[in-house]
Amino acid sequence: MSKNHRLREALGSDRLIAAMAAHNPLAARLAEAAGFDAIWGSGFELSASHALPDASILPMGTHLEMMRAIAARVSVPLIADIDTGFGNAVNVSYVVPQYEAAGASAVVIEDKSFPKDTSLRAGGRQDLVSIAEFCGKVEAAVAARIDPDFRVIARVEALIAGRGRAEAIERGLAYADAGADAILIHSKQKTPDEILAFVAAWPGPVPLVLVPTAYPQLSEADIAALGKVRIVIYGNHAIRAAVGAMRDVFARIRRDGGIREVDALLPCVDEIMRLQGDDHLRELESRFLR
Ligand code: SPV
Ligand code: MG
Repeated sequence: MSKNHRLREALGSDRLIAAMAAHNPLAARLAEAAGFDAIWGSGFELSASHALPDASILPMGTHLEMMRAIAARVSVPLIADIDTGFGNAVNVSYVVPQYEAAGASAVVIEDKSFPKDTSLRAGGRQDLVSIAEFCGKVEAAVAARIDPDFRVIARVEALIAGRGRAEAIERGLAYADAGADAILIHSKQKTPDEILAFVAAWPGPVPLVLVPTAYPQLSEADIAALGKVRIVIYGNHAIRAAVGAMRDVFARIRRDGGIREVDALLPCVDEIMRLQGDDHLRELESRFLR
């Protein structure tokens, strides 16, 4: 079964799958090895890995090529975060086939205006495009896909923008009507109340996707019990893990004046080589090098 088909089946099933953010293929492979069902091609993580804000600063090509590199190195589906679609509905028509050709199994496109500001930033600039304009973008994305199993997920930012539940529901329904295969509903409230109220009110023409970064109390069991959510995305835990680990190790080496103490604490070089696919290279060497 293709990755696209697997993701489509998961969205159409009654179970919850978990996607872990990745900003490079190594992180994606670690996520797959840990048992995640899918990879989230996070714009936030990739921007952060370039030490840049997640505010439409990175060029599309940088994100697209990272998605291609990730998809080539994992066997689970990749859900690509294409922000606002890098322009208007016409741009979306050109963007979506490129992400599909790069190996993504889905795109998530959000209803903010371009250039976007990152959703979880306190006091961020959260301007939304009109419902009509965004429906045009969703329709363009759906019309542009080549494989019918490729998923188009519309992301509602009405709660992030402080517009309230009624508008969030109105937007979600309009986007589902425009052909979105699922609705990602995002919230930055520190408790799950806002999201729980949205999920309870959601009439359910298509399934939901949650990103519980701001309300980590909500477990997968809690989300599965809601019945309407099919994907939980862990939006930035790879980059946060990397930052924490690097910062600690770098500080320790400065403190210790060398690497002797830290060496035993780190994954050994052989393990990194295994993650690089060294076994495959050796096999090729023994078969083909004369
Ligand atoms: C991302 O990971 O890039 C996201 C999720 O879009 S968030 O950063 O929470 O907006
Ligand atoms: Mg993003």
